[in-house]
Formats: sequence, C-alpha cells, structure tokens
Amino acid sequence: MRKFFTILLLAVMVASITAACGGGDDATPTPAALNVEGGLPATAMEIAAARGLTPDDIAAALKTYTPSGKMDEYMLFLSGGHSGNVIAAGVPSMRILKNIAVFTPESWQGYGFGSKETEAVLDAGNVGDVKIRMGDTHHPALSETDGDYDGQYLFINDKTNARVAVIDLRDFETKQIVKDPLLISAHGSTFVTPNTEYVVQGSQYNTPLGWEYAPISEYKDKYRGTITFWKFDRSKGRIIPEESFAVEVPPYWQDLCDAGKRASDGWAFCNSFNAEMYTGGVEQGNPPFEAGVSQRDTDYLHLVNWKKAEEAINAGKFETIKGMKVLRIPTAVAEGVLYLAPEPKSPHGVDVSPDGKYIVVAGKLDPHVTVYSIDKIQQAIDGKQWTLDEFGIPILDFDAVMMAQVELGLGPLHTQFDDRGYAYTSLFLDSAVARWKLGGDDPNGYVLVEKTPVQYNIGHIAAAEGDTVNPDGKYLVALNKWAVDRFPRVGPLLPQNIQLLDISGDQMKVIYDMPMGIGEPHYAQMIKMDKLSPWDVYPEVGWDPIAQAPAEHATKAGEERIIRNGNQVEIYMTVIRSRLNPEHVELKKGDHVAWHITNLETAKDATHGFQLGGYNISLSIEPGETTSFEFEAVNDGTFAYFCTEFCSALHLEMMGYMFVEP
Ligand code: RUQ
Ligand code: CUA
Repeated sequence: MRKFFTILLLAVMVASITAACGGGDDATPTPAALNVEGGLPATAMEIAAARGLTPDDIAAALKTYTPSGKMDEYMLFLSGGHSGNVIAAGVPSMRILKNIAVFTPESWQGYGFGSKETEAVLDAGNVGDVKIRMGDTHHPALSETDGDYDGQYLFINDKTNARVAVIDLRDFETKQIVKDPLLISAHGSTFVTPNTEYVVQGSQYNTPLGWEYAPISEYKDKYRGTITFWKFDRSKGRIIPEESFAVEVPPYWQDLCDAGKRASDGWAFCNSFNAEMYTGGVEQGNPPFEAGVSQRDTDYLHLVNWKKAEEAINAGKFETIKGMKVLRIPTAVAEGVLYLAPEPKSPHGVDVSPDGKYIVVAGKLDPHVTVYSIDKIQQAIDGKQWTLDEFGIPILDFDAVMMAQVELGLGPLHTQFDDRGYAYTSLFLDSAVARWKLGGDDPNGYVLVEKTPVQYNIGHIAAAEGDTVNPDGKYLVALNKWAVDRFPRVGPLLPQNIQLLDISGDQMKVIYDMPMGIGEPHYAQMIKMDKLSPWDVYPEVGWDPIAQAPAEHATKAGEERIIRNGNQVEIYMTVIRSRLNPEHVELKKGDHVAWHITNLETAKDATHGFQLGGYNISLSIEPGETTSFEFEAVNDGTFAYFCTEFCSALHLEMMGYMFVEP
C-alpha cells in the first residue's frame, strides 16, 4: 500500500516536472516566478522545479527523507579512522546519531577528561610508560550469534598501536581496550568468529615479536607477524587476554582477515602483500616499498584453522612470549593449523560468502576477484597438494583451490553480499561499485552484472548485514576516500564522502551523499535497528557504566558530604535539575581530592555535564550514573564548577564554587 502511494506520488511529481521543464507550452518556471505570497514555492512540484531536481533526485529524496520523530531502519557503525572513534548513523536518513569515543579522549562524553573509569580504560591501552591518546580505527565488528549480528557488542581496532576495543551496545560506550604485547601495529582487525568466540586480528608491518630492536638486515630471521585470536567472554563483556592466543606467521605483511562461517566455520583467512619480504630503504638508493613489495606475481592467502589452534593451545603446545600464548610456525604446521594459498599480487580484501563456501579475494593491483572454495581447500589439504615456503608452511596448489576469477575493473578492494546471490565489490581506481553473480560450484556462473559510479575513490563498502550468514540487500554504503567537488569548500582538509546506494532494484542507484567531517571512515557495518535494545537510563541510580554494576561511590540524596582526612579530601556529590550538591567545596593548596558525582535523575535524556575550569575536568553524567575523578589541588584560587548540558531553565544556576586556600 505504502509502496503504491510512493509510486503514485512519484508519477505525479515526475509528470508535473516534465511538464514544467518544457514538456508543455509554458517555459520553465523560474524561482522568482514561483515566489508567491510568503516568498517560497508552495507545492511539491513547484519546489522540485524551482530546485532543478530530476526524477532520480526526487526518488532519492523520497527514499531517504525521514520525517521528524520517524526512526531509521538500520544503524550504521562507521570507524572514524585516525580520529580514533566510531560513528553511529541512521540508514536511510544518514543522520549521525552518536560519535562514540574509543581511543581518543572526547570531552562531550566526559571520556578521558578526568573520569577515573574512562581514564582506566584508556590507560589499559598505554604502551610502556607512554600514555596513548590517539588511534586509527579501521574495522568495526558487531558481535554475532550463529553468524548473525546479535546487537550486543561492537569491536574496533586501532591499527597504529595494535589494540582492540570493546563497546557495549547497551549504552554505546567503550568498556575495554587491550594492547597486543607482540605487535606495535596491526591492520587486519576486528573480525569475529560466528559465535564471537574470538576477535580475529592480523598483523601488517612486521617487526620482531614484542617489537624488540633488530636491524632491518635481520628481517627474514627475526621479523614476524601473527594472527591473534582475542578470546571474548560475553557474560563479562570483556576480552580475556590470558585466554587469547596468537599464531606466528612469516613477515609477509598480512592485510585484511575474515572469519569463516557455516561451511568454513573454524577457519580464519588473511591476505598478505609482501611475499617478497622486501625491506625498503629508498634513502640508500633502494627501490621504494611501493615498487619492492609488488615485484612478484603472487602473494599468499593465510588459512588458519583456529579450532585446531585452540586444541593445540589447550594441549600446552605454545610458547609464552611477552605474556601471550604463541603457536610457533613449526607447531602450527605440524598441527594442521596454518596453510597458504597463492593469490594474484598485492591483493586487498578477503571476504567470506554468506554460506561460508567461498572466499573472495579482491585483486587491488589485479582487475579480478579470485574466488576460493573451502571444499577445494579441504580436498587439497587432504590430498597434500602443496609445496612448502621457506618457513616450511604448505602452499596449496592454486589451481586446486581456486573456483573462479571474475574481471571486475580497476582496483577491486572489498566485497559484500546481498540476499539475491549477488556480491558487491568496491573498485578503487574505477570509483565504482561492481555487482556480480556468485556462481556457486559452477565456475562459469561468476559474472559481472553492472557497475555504478561513486564519487570518488571508494574504499570499503557496507551492505545491510552484508557480511553475515543472512544479508538483507536493500542498502549499500560506499566509503569514498575523496570528496573533491561534492561539497562547499572548507579549506584544504576536506570531508570524505559516504554515499548510500539503493541496491534493491535491477540497477543500483546512489541516493544520498553524506560528508563525513569528523573522521575518515574505513569500514562500517549496518545492522537492523530492531536488533539493538540500548538502555534509556542506567538500571539503577548510582551505576558504574564501565563495570556495568552498582558504583562503589554511589551517593544517595541526603548523603552528600565532604570528608577531610589530613590532606586527603573526599567529596560525595549529587546532581539533579537544577542543582549540584554541595555548592561550596573548601580545599587547601596541595590537597589530594577524590570527587564522586551521582546523577539522581531517572528520566530519559536527563544528562548533566560537569566541568571544572583550570583543572582539565569534563564529565558527562547520564541518568543514574556515578563517576569519579581525582586531582591534586595545585592551583590555589577561587574556581567555578557547573553543569554543561543545557538541562533546564535554571541550568545556568546549576553551579558551585571551589575555593583552594593558598
Ligand atoms: S583496509 S587501509 Cu580496511 Cu581497505 Cu584498512
Ligand atoms: Cu544540568 Cu545543566
């Protein structure tokens, strides 16, 4: 019914625009001609004509416009790239709903500006004595049950420092950051196994394990990569480093990974792009990395049987390096954990089909995608159809494991899937999305169907639930790397252009352009909105959101107090519209202050902020939340603290004074 009305409305609008645009006797109406009383065109047709909208524009507008109060059908989680965050947006409206602070402090959310709980999350990601407060987020991964998004958790990696973070989707906040003790940086993360047993992470720019010093001349001997399996405990909502393990791999510069599912459950797949083991040195007259790592015709897809790896770890066949259990290469080979398969030179993305039977490797420097079959891989392993690489790892025979190659165009990078048997691959150099048919076990069934241009230089794509066992089709988001001329000028640093495509019909159509001015999204995942059930307020007043449990320093109304013990001062404060209690805090210079604030509100959206000028303190205290901060009263004087959310008519009165006596 609704569809009928949409079509009817479209037909009416298109007909009238055709008429208005010269189909009839009248000349095209100018905006001035349409400026009736009130100064603006009145009807939909007049607006479309005045704005010069084509029928395609109107269709796009109708598909994406989301009236006030109406909810989006999907939630899109985009990595923020080197802004170190994750961005949640609605689809199809493409409205940004939340910037989730992860690796980078963010004062609006009170993340990393004094709050002890969030500082502890960030500090867990420090490297040695260096406080790390930046990151480069690449690949968000929603938690899965039986290979389908379950809406409980979101994982995200930091490429620069080889870290993984856990975001709890009950409150869309970061709960944990873990630092890989073996790798200083890592790219191929995060990807989850079908029941979120593990979060998979592949390395990239290899170093000696634990990034110990070793000259580049010792590259082949000492430098190594890993495929790391971070154990996730769903009941605790935490990665458990002690139960995690790594599989050692050669210094081939691993790239993206994906976890097997259904037919390939138990496997993980990671690409690589420096089988040359080239070590660079352009300043010494060597060819640059870009030339050196692209000399050979093939690189290696890494095939890791994580179920067998888990058995070997449980049987104690590991070495502990820097606190991480490591399956060394010879053990991994002996246990049937690690294999390689040749792939055309310097590929990029690897993506497993919804049924888990096919593994799609995108060529990057090769115009094809190469499709491998898990059945063929198994047969090649059983039949020992391999040669060995110089580390003793079996390289499976390419012709034995390859199912098909499809020529798509220039720069294929990443692949997603829909519910109609199509695969979609981004073409970086063509600036296009290719739609192609998955042919199953018929090598001739793999065919390019169409290509749709995007602006410009597309990286990842994300289709609705497009990397699960049950893709939805409908929408696909193109994460483009350049915007060039798409938006008003904002100086030399431009936003990226995220484009929404309607993939439900016979022809893909771009229906929305979204400038992303707060980061450089790499990958995104799109989940059906009704799978998410976040809290409106915390379950009880006095809640610690990091522990997801009642807070130690929760303060009830009437129990506000300031306790002094020598120069140790403890403050128990409450906030509720429209007062902070206490309103006077008397300190002496040199005091050590521990300050706890509980938001007594139980009403949805009744968040209070708290900032203390001169002390770098910024908190966001959501309804029911208790948070704490500590500081040394090093600056004497008279200070104001106050609420930062415009929460009521008396918000400006929501303040207090802190006196620090010299
Ligand atoms: S990959 S450069 Cu996701 Cu295309 Cu990180
Ligand atoms: Cu609370 Cu303003």
